[in-house]
Amino acid sequence: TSTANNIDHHVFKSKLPEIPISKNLPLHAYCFERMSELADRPCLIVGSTGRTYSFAETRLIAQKTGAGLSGLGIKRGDVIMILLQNCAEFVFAFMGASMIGAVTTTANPFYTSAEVFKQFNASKAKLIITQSQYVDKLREPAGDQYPKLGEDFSVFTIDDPPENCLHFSVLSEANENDIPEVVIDPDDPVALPFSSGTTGLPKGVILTHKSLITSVAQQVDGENPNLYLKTEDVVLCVLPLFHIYSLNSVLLCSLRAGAAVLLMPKFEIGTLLELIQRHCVSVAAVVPPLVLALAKNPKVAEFDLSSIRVVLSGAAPLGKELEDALRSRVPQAILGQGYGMTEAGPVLSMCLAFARQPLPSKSGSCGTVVRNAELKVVDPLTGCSFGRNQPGEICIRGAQIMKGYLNDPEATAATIDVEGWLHTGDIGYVDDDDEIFIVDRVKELIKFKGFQVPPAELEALLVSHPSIADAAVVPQKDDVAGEVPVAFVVRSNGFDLTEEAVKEFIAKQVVFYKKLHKVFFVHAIPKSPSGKILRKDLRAKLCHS
Ligand code: 4UU
Repeated sequence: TSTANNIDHHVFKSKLPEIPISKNLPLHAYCFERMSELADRPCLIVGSTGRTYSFAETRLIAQKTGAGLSGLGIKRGDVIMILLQNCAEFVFAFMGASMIGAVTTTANPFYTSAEVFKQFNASKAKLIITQSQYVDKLREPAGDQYPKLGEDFSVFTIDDPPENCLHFSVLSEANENDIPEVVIDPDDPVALPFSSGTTGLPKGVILTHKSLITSVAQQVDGENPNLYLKTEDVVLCVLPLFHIYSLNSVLLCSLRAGAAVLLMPKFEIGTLLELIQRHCVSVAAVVPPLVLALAKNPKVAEFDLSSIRVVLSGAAPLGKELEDALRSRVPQAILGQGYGMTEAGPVLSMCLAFARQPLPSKSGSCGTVVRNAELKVVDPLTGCSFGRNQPGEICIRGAQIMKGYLNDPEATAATIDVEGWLHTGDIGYVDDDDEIFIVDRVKELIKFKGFQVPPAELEALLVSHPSIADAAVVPQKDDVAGEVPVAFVVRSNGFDLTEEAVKEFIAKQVVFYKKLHKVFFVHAIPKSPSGKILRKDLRAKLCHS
């Protein structure tokens, strides 16, 4: 009956053969499956102190943390929130939660109070694991709708706990033997990152044990892994673990492959270079702004970066000039891209030059679709799929994609169609060598240095201002950040409202990368007959101004 749909099916697959992927292990068991071989190998290296945790220690502390969480009443299906910069405790908490069938929602510690609590409430998290410096914003945020620290939820800090908080050791020093026997279904959620997807506000993305295992296996498993990580590798973990790119492609992939993870809480070029040199980092996962720093910062010349053999860039487009500039700094390294989207589990494609038996790859390409998955390029207007070299919306299908959005069947149905295809909102094409090139984005999403800026969130804040009648937020190209959010605003009473006032009104409510860079006052926001903001028209105005 579905022949009409299938006639034009040009489905693209990996050049690598399919591999068997576990359909029944829980994520932690899969990641630590090679424990007997790896027990004494370095697993986590804390950049700031040099403290190293072996694989055996890492799993043990995770088990203790799981027992500790369980002792507090956290059960299978319950959600905990991790609000941390990269640190070993992040890993212990995430894996410990997995071990008791609990789910981790990860949030940016730089979020404002309102941003944290929106995610906290939506995910119905039971507790928060954080650092003392972030606790103030968890106390009595404006409004009665918010839960109360110490009464409605508990807070654990990895450093000295402030009033009404507990130390993380209360969890991580529990008796591992107290960890309950839980039956975990492969379709149980384990991670709940938030993403705005193709439209609207941030939503909880349900990633299950099976989806994350599938994604990791697609990258690092098989005789010829697409992303070949060796046990001797030291993998740089400077990208934030609260974002799925680092959580999956850095942490989970390294655990599975037996490589060491070098944890850095934040990006600072001097510290980064020193740590790369000191720990002989061999694999660096980066985003384009970091490539820019590595390519252009004069300090780079003072350090020995010869240990780097792979640089993986993702989360935003990487320009060819930038790639070439980096190549001159690390001539020995293979440079390539991965293409991911939180909802896709996240990896859709990965550079085949990273494989154990590498294949050539072209500059500017985002790699080839991962194995055990199907990719197609569809005409956004008709839904028909295109052949090679014709740009259209990239769609992906496979066991790695999200189960759906949390409590949002409508948004889920708008993103994953009845045939199981996830629609990315990215425009790209597949060339004659199966390489994927992304050329545009049709979704609303703005990406500032790879961070998500959902326009709908800023628009909702803008129209809550008494002097704003209507507003639209769109991306503007930026040399450093890739894109920055700018607003078109319709004033509701006179002309008193200034650009500075609007910027400030937003700035105090959002994390730094969502701040507005410009405000244009207009008489009306262009909309389609159905009321949708005509974002293309607004973007076009920016090009001509
Ligand atoms: C052009 O950015 C991510 C995930 C990125 C990732 C993950 C694992 C990269 C490599 C890897 O190994 O997720 P989100 O949900 O924050 O943003 C998704 C969007 C995509 O839909 C696309 O528009 O970010 C953009 N994007 C890229 N754009 C992601 N990767 C790329 C890329 N080139 N390489």
